[in-house]
Amino acid sequence: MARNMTLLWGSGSPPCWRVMIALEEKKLQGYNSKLLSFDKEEHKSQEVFSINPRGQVPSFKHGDIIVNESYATCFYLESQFKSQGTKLIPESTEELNYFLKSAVFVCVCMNKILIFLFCPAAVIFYEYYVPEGERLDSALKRHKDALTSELKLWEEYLHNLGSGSNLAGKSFTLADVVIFPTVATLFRFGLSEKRYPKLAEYYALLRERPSIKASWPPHWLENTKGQDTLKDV
Ligand SMILES: N[C@@H](CCC(=O)N[C@@H](CS)C(=O)NCC(=O)O)C(=O)O
Repeated sequence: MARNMTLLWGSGSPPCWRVMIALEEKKLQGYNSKLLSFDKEEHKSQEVFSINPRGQVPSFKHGDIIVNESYATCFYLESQFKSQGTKLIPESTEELNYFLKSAVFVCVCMNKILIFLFCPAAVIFYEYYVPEGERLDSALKRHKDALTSELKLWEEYLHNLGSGSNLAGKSFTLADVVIFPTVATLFRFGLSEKRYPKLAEYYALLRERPSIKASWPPHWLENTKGQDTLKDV
């Protein structure tokens, strides 16, 4: 069934990783998987443009159906393969309520984090995107402060959930699929486990999950040492 599915992806890309976790959870191993190199600009190849006119990954195709945006791809997989693998959207009213609450939290978080963390000129890629002569310590500090405020909210959210919990309660759901790659990226870039103990606990719990282990970014496996960009956030 997965043989008519194609995923073009890049190592370490949170949007790609969440789609890969969803594919694992839905027992769709065996799809056509093509790892592209950002360094070689392979995401700007004709192969990608023919699926995704933005020239971005993930680029995903199932038969004739193209679903590129990673949240949409995850929802698509869950809705097409509802009864296969892990049920990523709970059915009972109580669990569904928790899920919806956490899903909204995740969407708000992801919007904030994209701005504070990944946008050109934001924290992780500041030096990459902002030319040397245009860098300002005050701008970087402002981005870092905003990121700290946001992460404190995450810490509080996880604290209120209690130890050993997934984001929407006891079940692993789409909310975890979506947010985990970003949490892992934060720690890869040096976020302090001491300063964010709840986030670190959540990270440690989920990183052992088979779907997550199976889709761990290959270049992170090759080079286990990350960077310290976020050490003082
Ligand atoms: N909203 C998209 C974002 C995809 C995205 O930004 N992909 C990045 C890799 S993490 C990319 O391909 N960047 C290259 C570019 O934009 O040229 C999604 O969630 O699928």
